[in-house]
Amino acid sequence: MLLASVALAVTRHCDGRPCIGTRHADTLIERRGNGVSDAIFGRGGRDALRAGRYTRDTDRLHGNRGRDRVSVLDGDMRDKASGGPGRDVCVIDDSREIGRGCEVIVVS
Ligand SMILES: [Ca+2]
Ligand SMILES: [Ca+2]
Ligand SMILES: [Ca+2]
Repeated sequence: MLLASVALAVTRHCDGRPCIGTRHADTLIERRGNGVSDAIFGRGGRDALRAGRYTRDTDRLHGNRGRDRVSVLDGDMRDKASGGPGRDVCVIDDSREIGRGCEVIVVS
């Protein structure tokens, strides 16, 4: 089937923990609701991991391989953003949320 070979960029709301992407470029968004702690893994590809909408949770985000953008900017300081291999951008509330492999750190 022709479509099977096309690398599609997928935006997906996580529906479980852990929430795991594909080897392609994924946009993975945390589950709905405050106080819901997520664990999100981008795997390969240029991923965007977002846990910025809901607060009062402990979200752990891992970009894994590829150049990723990992955001735990949600108003609390309980999360952890890890880029892994590749040049990754981590967007955080506070320096204590910096995990491994964040080449560019944005603190807001
Ligand atoms: Ca969450
Ligand atoms: Ca990475
Ligand atoms: Ca946070």
